[in-house]
Parts: sequence; structure tokens; C-alpha cells
Amino acid sequence: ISVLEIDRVAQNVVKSHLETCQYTTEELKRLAWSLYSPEEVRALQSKSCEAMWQQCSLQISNAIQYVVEFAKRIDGFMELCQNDQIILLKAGCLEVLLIRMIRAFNPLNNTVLFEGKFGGMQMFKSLGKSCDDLIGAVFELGRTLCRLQLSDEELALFTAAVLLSPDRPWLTESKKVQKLQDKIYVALQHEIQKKHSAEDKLSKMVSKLPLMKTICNLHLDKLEFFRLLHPETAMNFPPLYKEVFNSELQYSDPRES
Ligand code: 4D8
Repeated sequence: ISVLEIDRVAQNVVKSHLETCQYTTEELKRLAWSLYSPEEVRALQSKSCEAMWQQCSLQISNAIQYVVEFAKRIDGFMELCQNDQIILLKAGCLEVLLIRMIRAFNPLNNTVLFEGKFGGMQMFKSLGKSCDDLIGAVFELGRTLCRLQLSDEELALFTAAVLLSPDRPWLTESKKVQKLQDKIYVALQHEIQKKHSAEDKLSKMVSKLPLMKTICNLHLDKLEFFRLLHPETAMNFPPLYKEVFNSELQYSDPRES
């Protein structure tokens, strides 16, 4: 592949990311000052587990909409068969959210943006003890990914590469996906070199993928358990959240919601 082609891929992916990343870097810098007060944190902590799950699923479903839009704008994605588009989105969107999270994560005080203000792990306390491992892993990932100091360009290409993973189960055209991902990784390596950052930055990024997979599996486990305990609440989760994380095999299309 030519340098011209790689530049074109990078430009398209970076543009798509910037158009769909929800908050600009400037907005996030300004927001970094608004922390939940101790009273507000206490109020979140004293919510019922059901209410907090509802709130989290709403935030996630909201953020997924932007990931779907991101995917649609990546050259080649819409040319994949509909089946594969759905598989890639279902399998990859939480990983993309977790990478996107670092833009809204403050490693100085270990806080994350949640409904307009920054707060630490304690704000998720009402999810219950059983979610401590999940929340702990999410914040650990936030800290370790922040240390890599990824630029928006690197973030854009990394999330696109994760989304276009050819090894997702049940893909029918994984060769096509592989070709798209290869180009994106070449563009990412190229971007990293431009910034003369450490040459092993890409391998450091890739080395965080297992922790992301762990988090995705933990999230699915907690959801399955929650659904057993509170089926009525789970039934009222946002449709997009249900579609993406429903364990049952079904022909739903997250691009439609
Ligand atoms: O831009 O949409 O404002 C996380 C959720 C991020 C989950 C959101 C969350 C994000 C996952 C709330 C609960 C990542 C941004 C805000 C809300 C992604 C965890 C933290 C978006 C980037 C940061 C900032 C807990 C937004 C994983 C999951 C637990 C459940 C009970 C479902």
C-alpha cells in the first residue's frame, strides 16, 4: 500500500472520530474542574442498585450511539455485509467506549466524567460489592491507558482498529475486515512515528486489550446476574443497551436504534 493511501485512511478515521467523540478536548478541559461534591457523591451512593444500573445503562447507551456513528463514517465499514457490521459493533463497542473513556478520565485524581461531572470509583458504590472488581478494573484501565498519553489521532486509529477486529466470532467476511484493520494499524504506526514517541507505543497499546476483554466479560457477567435478580428493571434498560449486550442470539441491528 502507498503512503498516499495510508494518509487517506488516517484522515478519514481521525475526521470520523472528531465528528463523533461527543466532547471536544476544550470542553473536557473546562469540565475537569467540575467535581461532584461530597454531598452529591453521597447522594449517588445512597441510590438503589436498580436506579444506579438504570443510570449507567443510560449513559452507556448514549455513548454507544456515537460509536455507531463513528463506525458508519469509517471508509469500508458500510461496504461490509450487514451481518458483519452488527457483529463488529456488538463485540467492539464497549472496548471502544473504554478507550474513549481516557479523554474523560483525570489520572491526577482518578476521576471519570459521569453525567456532566467528574467523580471517583466511590460514586459507583451503590452498584453493590459484586461490581467492585468491574469498577476497579475500569479505573485501572483508565490509569494505565492515560500513562500512554495518546493523542486524538492515535485514539481515533486505535478505536477503529479495535472495532475492525477480524477475529470476532461469526464474521462471514473476516478477510475483508482484516484488510481494513491492517491499513488502520499501518496508519497508526505511521502516526506514532511522526510524533517520535517511544517505538514500542503500539505494542503497549495492544497489550491493554486483554484487560479490556476482561472488563467486557465482567460487565456481561454482572448484567446476567442483575437480570436474574431484577428482571423488571433490566427489561426497562434502554433498547440500544439491551440490543448490544443481550446474550441471546438474535437478529437485532444496533445501527437502527
Ligand atoms: O464519552 O458518555 O459522557 C462507564 C460509563 C464514558 C461505565 C461516558 C461511562 C463511560 C463506561 C458509566 C458506567 C465509560 C462518556 C460516561 C459514562 C465513556 C462503567 C464508566 C463517554 C466515554 C466515560 C464520558 C460501569 C459520556 C464501565 C458499567 C457498569 C454498569 C452497571 C453497566
